[in-house]
Amino acid sequence: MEHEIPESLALMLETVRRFVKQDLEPISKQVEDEDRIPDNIVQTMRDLGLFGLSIPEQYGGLGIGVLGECMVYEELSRANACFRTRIGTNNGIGSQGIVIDGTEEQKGHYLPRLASGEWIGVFALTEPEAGSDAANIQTTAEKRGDFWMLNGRKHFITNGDIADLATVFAVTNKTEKAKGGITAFLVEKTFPGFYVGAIERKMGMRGSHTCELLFDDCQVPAENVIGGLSMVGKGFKTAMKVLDKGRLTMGASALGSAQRLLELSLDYARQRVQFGRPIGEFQAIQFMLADMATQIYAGRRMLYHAATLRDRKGTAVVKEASMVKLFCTEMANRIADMAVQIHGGMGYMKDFPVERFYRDLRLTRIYEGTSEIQRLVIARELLKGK
Ligand code: COS
Repeated sequence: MEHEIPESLALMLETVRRFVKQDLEPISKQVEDEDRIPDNIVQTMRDLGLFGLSIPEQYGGLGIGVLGECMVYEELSRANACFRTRIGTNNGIGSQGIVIDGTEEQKGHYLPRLASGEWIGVFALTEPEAGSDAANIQTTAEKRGDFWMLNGRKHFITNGDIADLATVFAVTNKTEKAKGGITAFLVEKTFPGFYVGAIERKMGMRGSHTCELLFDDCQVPAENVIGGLSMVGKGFKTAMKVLDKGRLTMGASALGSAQRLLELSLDYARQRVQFGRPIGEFQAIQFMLADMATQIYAGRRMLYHAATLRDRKGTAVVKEASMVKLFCTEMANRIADMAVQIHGGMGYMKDFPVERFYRDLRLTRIYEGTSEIQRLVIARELLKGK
């Protein structure tokens, strides 16, 4: 299957490439050191429409499709992974619950705010006792008149510290759990009982924060159940559908960083002289470069194929999405390791971006579903005959 790039997307990619080269690459180290993205950069992201890439045009987004979104993420992830993460929740896990299962009123009310970047949307599923075992969440929601009362604690919530709207998953029937007892709620930061906890200290991904979100008798209006009354108890499936799409875009982000690491390694192999010759003339280095390029080629074909399939079908591509996330993130981590090796001592130094990519990429094998969960999903689909 060939992927076709419409002219509008080609133009968008050209603009993003220029933005990455001129504005993002030069400040990538500054962002790492200061652990924050400058406001003017966030404003340019808004102006370019990047917060609404995946949100349908009728709700103020660009609606460029999953393939287009993946291509944009590849470009942004060449500079510093946190740039993609900043817009990633609005386009992905922080908005897709509404896009996929929301009511018309919810779409009309929330999506334009998320698409413009005026509001930041986040996804609150993970809890201290429920990571891979997402069905084991303990946060509860009890119906009290016209409100649901939420109580519980979420952690590792990307963009949680700047969230305006959270898609929160809570147990509404303790015996049913994933089979009809989990409900998805749209919780605004101004709702009474919504608290932002401490920012977590991480190995990498500086410039992108994760934190706890706490719900203490948090009052959520009844109409804020994603999909309305008929969707009470069906939130686990909403979460799974949102994650399916996220797994493709995660693959794209890892791929973009891997591509940059290959380019940095090629530059270094050409100019670094040892034993009287550029190290690129040594077979040991050439083999690593060849392996890097080959794996990137395989990952990119796989990603574009699965993303095109999803755009054409308009529905989830469960097995393929997990395959893309598994392959591209594992591959990018191998490439980061080879890039450090090619750069030798310089690859271990903070003055060089390779070290940062190495740390940042480590997370891609964990978040939005670990590599082990991807294998589990793939195997289950295979055994179902899909
Ligand atoms: N799309 C739609 N529905 C899905 C689905 C999908 N991709 N995956 C599962 N479901 C449905 C199942 O069909 C089942 O519905 P029925 O009761 O009608 O049969 C229901 O959801 C429960 O599914 P299942 O029995 O498979 O649930 P498990 O508890 O076994 O969990 C995994 C499944 C492990 C796949 C799930 O917990 C998971 O994805 N975990 C990782 C979570 C994650 O990625 N966290 C990252 C942090 S959030 S950014």
